[in-house]
Parts: sequence; structure tokens; C-alpha cells
Amino acid sequence: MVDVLLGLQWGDEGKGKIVDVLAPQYQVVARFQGGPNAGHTLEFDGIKHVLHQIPSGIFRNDTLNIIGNGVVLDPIVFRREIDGLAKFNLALTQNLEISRKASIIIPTHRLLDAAYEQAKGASKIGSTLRGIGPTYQDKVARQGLRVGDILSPNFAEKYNRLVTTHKIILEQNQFDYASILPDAETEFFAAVEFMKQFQLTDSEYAINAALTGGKRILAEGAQGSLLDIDFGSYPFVTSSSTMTAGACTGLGVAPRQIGEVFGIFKAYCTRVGSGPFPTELLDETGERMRQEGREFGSTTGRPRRCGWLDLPALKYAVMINGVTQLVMMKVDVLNIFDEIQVCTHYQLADGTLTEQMPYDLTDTDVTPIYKSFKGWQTDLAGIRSFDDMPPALADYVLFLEETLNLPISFISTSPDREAIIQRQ
Ligand code: 2SA
Ligand code: MG
Repeated sequence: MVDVLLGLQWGDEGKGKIVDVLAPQYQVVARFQGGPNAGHTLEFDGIKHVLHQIPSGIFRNDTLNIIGNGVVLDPIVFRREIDGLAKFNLALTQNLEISRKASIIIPTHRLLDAAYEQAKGASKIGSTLRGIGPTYQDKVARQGLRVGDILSPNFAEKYNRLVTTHKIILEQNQFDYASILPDAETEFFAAVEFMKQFQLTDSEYAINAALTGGKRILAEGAQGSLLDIDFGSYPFVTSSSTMTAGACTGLGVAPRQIGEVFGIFKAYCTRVGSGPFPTELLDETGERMRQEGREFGSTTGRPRRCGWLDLPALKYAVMINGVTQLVMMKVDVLNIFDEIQVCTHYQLADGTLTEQMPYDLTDTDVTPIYKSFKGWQTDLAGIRSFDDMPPALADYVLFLEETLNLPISFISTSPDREAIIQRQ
């Protein structure tokens, strides 16, 4: 079976740490969507390392890592990531496979991202400006470049054809590309050559062979469920399918092969970029959360917006993903609060209460209705079992399990790798 691990909020749920804990049980770790807009922070042996496009199983030489067809890959970022891994002495050309069907981000995709955001003015998405949207756009428009194309004798020609169409759009947007593009292209073509030493395969065969061979496979999501192109807070979303179903199309795995779905959420909420965020705290409490949780983006360094846990949104993410086990992260960030709030409902403008996500959160005025919990106000370091939890935290956990109708299998109580309460 393919187990899927994904974030249930707007990203940055702390997937990296959980992958690190779970990865030893898997022989294959695969990425199925997104690209350099992701940032998975792994911490081990006193080292902190951020991965963007490369799957989190890369630090184990007995794990096969697959960059699936659903990914948009930037060769320049890829090369930098590989260079950054040099010091770890890994068998990178053997334990990494890149799908030939994955899309390639070219330098003008990044410029287009910037041009589109500039044109949107105040209504900008808050994109990471990594070229994600324009690359998926070209994929769906059936004019994009794929990893397999770099091996074709016509690659330069295909590239030039695409760049020509991009330049027209950039000019229409009065975006000055002439001063930036030549250097970026030099770096791009060098990175493309660099990529050729890696295994560029039809990775759907590798993954299905692994399935037939009884291997355990982990599909790791990037971006949260609420950034999904279909079910996220559109248009303030990313351009890929970030949910469980995306693992099927992004890897070439049949739906019946999906096993466990681990849904990761933080004990509170954060969001980077623009878009609706009903429980956002714009006050001192939000600032304390940001400082305590070190909520600054691992890809762009941007301060993250912070707020209380939002159950209507979380229930929605659980539903569309078919989550089988929950994982709650960063509970310790709430140690400092004497009172902890959880949004259980939204109140609409006409006074009605709902537990459902409105069609368009941007235009719908919702007031979060909170249930208040007593804070535990104690350090959780060293706690490894449910029975040793402070009663106030146990109350909080039991309430969430009951409301979400799922077990919370793991609860992380500090950034430390060992600091995990595993529920029996
Ligand atoms: P884009 O660049 O076109 O995908 O941006 C569209 C919106 O999606 C948001 N977005 C993200 N939000 C949180 N985390 C993201 N990536 C990393 C992760 C986070 C990190 O997966 O953990 O590295 O800190 C991510 N990627 C995109 C973005 O802010 C826009 O609102
Ligand atoms: Mg992150």
C-alpha cells in the first residue's frame, strides 16, 4: 500500500519531523505535487536541513526517493539542493528517481509569476514566486516542458518556442526581463546538463513494482490541504492537487492502493501569503504565537500569520482526504497561554451557525465561534505517554479526537525528534 502523509491546514504543519519519524518504516518516499514552493525542515544529529523538491527519505541510503510526475521541478533549485547534500555523502544517483513526466520550471516561469502578481496589485495571491502557477498553467495548456524533454535533441527548440510565448506575455505586462534572463538561462542550461547524471525514469513503473514487491511506500505532500487547487480557499491557493487524490495522479498509483492517510495539523493555525483566515489573531496573542512557534517561512522567510485552531476547516480537510490517523504538532507552543481557544463553528452574517466551509471565504463574512480550554501552562518536555499529560492537555486532545472522530496517533511536544507522545 501507499501511505500518504499530508498537511491539513495551510502548510508548515511540521511534516518534516513526522516524515523523519516514519521514514525508517518505508522503503520508498515519493513527492507527488508542488515544487520549490515547498520547504521541509528536517532536524537530526544537531543539523537542520531544508529540502524543497527532494523527498525526505534522501538521508537514508536504503530508501528509494521518487520525484513524481505531478511535481514541477526547477533544475536550478535541484542542482543547488544536490550541492547542499554533498556533505552528507549520499548515494544520490542511485537512490533518487525523477519522473520523466514531471514538469520543468524554466526561468521565464519565475518571471511570469512575478509579472502576474504585480498585475494583480492589492489582490495578489502572495505566491512564493518560484514559478509554480505558470508552470502548471503550461502543463494544462499542453505546451509545457517535461523532464524527459531534456534528453531530446530538440530540447533547445522546444525551450525557445515556449520562451517566445512567455516573452510576449512579459512584454504585455511591461515586465523587464531583458536584464535578468540571459544569466538565468546560462544557469538553467548548466543545471539541465547536471540533471542528466540522475535516473530520469517513468517512475510509475518503479512505484508499482515496489507495490507488487510488497515494499512500503510513503507519499509526502507539500503545501497544505487548504491550498489545494480545487478545495482550497480559491483563488488564494497553489496550483496543484495537494490532497490524497493528488498522490494517485501525481505518482501513477491506483486509488485502491492507498493505505493509511496521516493528516498533520498544528495545535493552532498559520498561513503565509494572502487569503482568508477566519481565526487569524492580529493582536498580541498572535504575535506571541509567532515568536513562540518561530513562525517564519522556511522557503521565503516571511512571517507567518497566526491564529487559533479552526475545526470547520480541519474537519473539511479530514473529509476530502480520507484521513485515517491524525498527528498534532507544536502543542508546546501553547504552553505559555492561560487560555486556549478552538473555533468550533462559523457564524454567518444572518446569525446562523455552521460547521461547513462557505463556498467563498473571501466574500463571506464569518465570525469564528470559540470553545475555550484551560491552558496547561507547563513544560511538556519528557512526556511520552498520554497518561502523563497534564489533565488540561488531555481534555483538549480528547475533545479534538471526539469532534474529528479520529485518533490522534502522535502528538509532538517539542522540535526535538524524540519528543513525541504516541497514542496506543
Ligand atoms: P505558490 O508559490 O504559487 O504555490 O503560492 C500560492 C499560495 O500558496 C502558498 N504557499 C505556501 N504556504 C505555506 N507553505 C508553503 N510551502 C512550504 C511548505 C512552506 C515553507 O510546504 O511547508 O517553506 O515555509 C507554501 N507554498 C505555497 C503561498 O503563500 C500562496 O498563498
Ligand atoms: Mg514548511
